[in-house]
Amino acid sequence: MKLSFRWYGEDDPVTLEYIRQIPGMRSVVSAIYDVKPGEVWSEESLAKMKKTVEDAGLVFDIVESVPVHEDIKLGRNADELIENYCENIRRCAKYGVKCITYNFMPVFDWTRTQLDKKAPDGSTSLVMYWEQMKGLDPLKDDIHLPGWDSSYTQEEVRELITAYGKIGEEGLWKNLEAFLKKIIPTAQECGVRMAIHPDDPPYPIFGIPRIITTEENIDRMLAIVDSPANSLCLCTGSLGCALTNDIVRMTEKYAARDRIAFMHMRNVLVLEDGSFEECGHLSSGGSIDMYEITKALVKHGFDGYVRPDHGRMIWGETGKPGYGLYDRALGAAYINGLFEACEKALKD
Ligand code: DNO
Repeated sequence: MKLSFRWYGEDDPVTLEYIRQIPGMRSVVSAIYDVKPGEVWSEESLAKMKKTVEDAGLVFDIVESVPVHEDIKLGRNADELIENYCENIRRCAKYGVKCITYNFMPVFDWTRTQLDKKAPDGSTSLVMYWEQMKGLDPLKDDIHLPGWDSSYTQEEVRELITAYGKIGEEGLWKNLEAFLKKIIPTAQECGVRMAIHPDDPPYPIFGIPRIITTEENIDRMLAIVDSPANSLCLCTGSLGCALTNDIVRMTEKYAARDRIAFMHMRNVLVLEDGSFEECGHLSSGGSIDMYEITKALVKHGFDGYVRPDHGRMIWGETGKPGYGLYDRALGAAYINGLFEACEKALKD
């Protein structure tokens, strides 16, 4: 496996120098952040990113994310936007990128109700409590859930939600299919693996369709273009918010078929009413068995990218929720330990 760490560019309070000091760290996961979804990334920006990362002694070969414009997901005049997306794949490949992560979630990326829930040990983390979601209706109320893209006006959000309501799940599938059939051949030609991130959490929120949610739906998605270039970013924490998802089995199945390009490894504690709290990476802290997941990866010779996903805020650190240095670095150390133990056990 190739250990990696997400970095939000020059404005990230976590420096590349610190990232490099994490044992076993190899790749930096980043993106060009000053370009709107749907537009093409400049070669200068990519060249600069590559040089900055390499000068810090790390590798820039994985991108998260090239965002998918809403009009692609809605199938509205999408041709030029998809062509731009393909051009971004080509440009990334030219600068050494081997894997690109993206998602197909309508309107919003991840959904949480609070970003700084204090645990008994004093650490804080991201949570989603149904209690706090109750009664919210984005078509009626002005909703600003933490972490949501604030570049949309409430009017725009309403228009988008209504449009997604009209196309429904099958409409979204149709648009995903058209998108994949165009981008995957391009990715294949350039030697890039596209890694779709599951919906987080993996069920509809506010009645907006979400489709990358279950094993059955992931099977359907992977079958649209049956190629390792059409792969998964298997996010244990996102899929794991639904206890009906058997993450160990899914890891085993998709690793065996070489359809996992990227692993996001983190743990969540799912509560009785289906709410969830992000917790430390350790298996014993949450609902996910990180050891069994690693074992399944190692068993199938997984050589893709892995990154410790969201960490808690600990030791007084402040910064981007989920993306501080300390707890993610602890996560990386834990992941290193799991892999070493599983690899050695396999050789015995
Ligand atoms: C959350 C991340 C997601 C992910 C995108 C991929 O912290 O895991 O935002 O980067 O969904 O497109």
